[in-house]
Amino acid sequence: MANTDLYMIYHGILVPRISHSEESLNYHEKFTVKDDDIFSVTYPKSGTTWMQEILPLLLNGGDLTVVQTIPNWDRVPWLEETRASSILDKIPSPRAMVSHMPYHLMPQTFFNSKAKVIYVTRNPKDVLVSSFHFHKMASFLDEPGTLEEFTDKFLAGNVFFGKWTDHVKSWQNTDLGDRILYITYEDMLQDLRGVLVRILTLLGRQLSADALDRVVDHCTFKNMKTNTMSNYSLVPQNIMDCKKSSFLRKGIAGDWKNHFSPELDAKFTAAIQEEMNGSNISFPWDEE
Ligand code: PPS
Repeated sequence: MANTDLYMIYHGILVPRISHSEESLNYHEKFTVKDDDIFSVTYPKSGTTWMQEILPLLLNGGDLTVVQTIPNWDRVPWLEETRASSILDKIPSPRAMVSHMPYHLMPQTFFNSKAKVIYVTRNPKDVLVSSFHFHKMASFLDEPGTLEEFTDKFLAGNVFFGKWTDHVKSWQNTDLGDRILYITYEDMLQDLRGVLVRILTLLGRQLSADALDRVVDHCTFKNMKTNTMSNYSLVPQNIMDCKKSSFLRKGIAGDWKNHFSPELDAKFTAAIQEEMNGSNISFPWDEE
């Protein structure tokens, strides 16, 4: 059962009350999407904060000022969250936003627009581990229990933004054509520069080699971890307790191997496979 003190239920999915309200969800639904808007869409813990660092830099020619002076949640806001309405009117176009919404819950005007989307996917085993630690440090999410207990909730979609499989399937089956770019967190770890070039191509933009080098360097885990505008250290400890776990925790692929027992791995893999059956979607990590 969902803890309704902590979560609202929006079209069947849990959203944290701390950052969502009837008004914010209404604002999201009625939002007028512009043709030059850019969305980075993620299931939570898949690379949202990373994209909040990358997008402003790619849009402003690699000038670090914005990411060094404005917190990530205000420079690239979540469209569905409470802060969006006070920020989005003031952001110059092209506006970059993030969203954790599944495809069918995007605002109506999104579907008739030319807005671009970068959909970032991450190995769900690492998403689970990252989310497990996040639930321990964030007082606005419910206690995760043991990793095994948390896995049951995750697989049942009894976590914020529902089932990972539903989210991924919704965004892999769209009518967006070349308006959407699919990238993985693992691609970003392996070849960030290459991914940035793909994003620039989607956006029809260019950056000098020097500027690109600067962005790549600034967006490494090590450098983002010390950026107070991106590492959530501005959030009071009673809301996010960095002593329990850092927000920018490990930033690697495969940390699940340090957490999963063989039994948990078998159960998780079988459950995800069953949900993805018949979807024609495959990921590099499926073979691991
Ligand atoms: S949230 O709560 O949905 O906004 O979280 P999100 O930002 O999507 O995901 C957090 C995880 O992304 C990792 N992260 C990075 N990894 C590598 N390099 C960079 N630059 C980077 N920035 C964020 C962050 O550390 C979380 O993963 P874990 O595995 O917990 O470390």
